[in-house]
Amino acid sequence: MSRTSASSTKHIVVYGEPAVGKTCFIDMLIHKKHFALWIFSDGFKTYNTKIDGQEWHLQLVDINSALFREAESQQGGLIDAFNHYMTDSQGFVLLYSITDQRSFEYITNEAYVEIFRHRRSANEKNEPYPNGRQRFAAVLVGTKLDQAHEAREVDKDVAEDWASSQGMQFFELDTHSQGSLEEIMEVLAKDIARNEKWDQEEDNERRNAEKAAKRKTSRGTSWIGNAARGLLPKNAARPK
Ligand SMILES: Nc1nc2c(ncn2[C@@H]2O[C@H](COP(=O)(O)OP(=O)(O)O)[C@@H](O)[C@H]2O)c(=O)[nH]1
Ligand SMILES: [Mg+2]
Repeated sequence: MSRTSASSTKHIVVYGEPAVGKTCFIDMLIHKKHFALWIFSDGFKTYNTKIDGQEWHLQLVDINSALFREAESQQGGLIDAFNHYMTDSQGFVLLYSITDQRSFEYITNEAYVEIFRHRRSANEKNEPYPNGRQRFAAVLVGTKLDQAHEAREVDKDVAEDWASSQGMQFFELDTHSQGSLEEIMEVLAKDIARNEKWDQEEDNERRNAEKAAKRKTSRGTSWIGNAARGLLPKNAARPK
């Protein structure tokens, strides 16, 4: 998987309980019409877009929480693929249905924690991430907005408050229409770019701190070496 800022091919997991509209979400975004069939072995579906002059190839994969739980209890097979996407994907669409309170609770109580649990604690050079885990972009999306009038179970304000408490954007939509799907992808792409910028800045700070520490050490060694060889004037103060 691409993890560098040079590449604009990124991986996005659409994650949620069964029947919340994951398949419809991906198919409406990519094919502009909804189907209701998706098989994990289909692999990625790619959404290509251009944002502020940059090309993005967002590869979407659907993770069904029920399949995930089942795979975890069975070991091997699918679980390796699921773990891989949870660990290395750059973005997540956290999907629930506004007509199903349980699907919202799954996202807020379990799915989000599950993602954190999977994220790496150190980079490729085995250096720990300063805030404990590798960053990821995420948006909270409530589906089936067209059924809000007769069947809403999840309060919009409650969902919005939770999303903002986690620093993510929140949308409600109907996955049978295109609505804000493209805007959601744009939010994710920008969050991914921002995360990579922060990662890069932290990396630079780390390198600078290492260089400064090396300079300090080599100055110390050289003073000791010079003192030992009698090359320093008498009473020369040791540098701080
Ligand atoms: N009314 C309505 N039905 C939806 C919406 N999104 C999905 N569905 C329906 O919900 C069912 C499950 O959708 P699907 O995309 O297969 O869910 P998945 O299991 O999360 O992939 C299907 O019958 C869809 O047509 C929506 O926004 N509005
Ligand atoms: Mg599906």
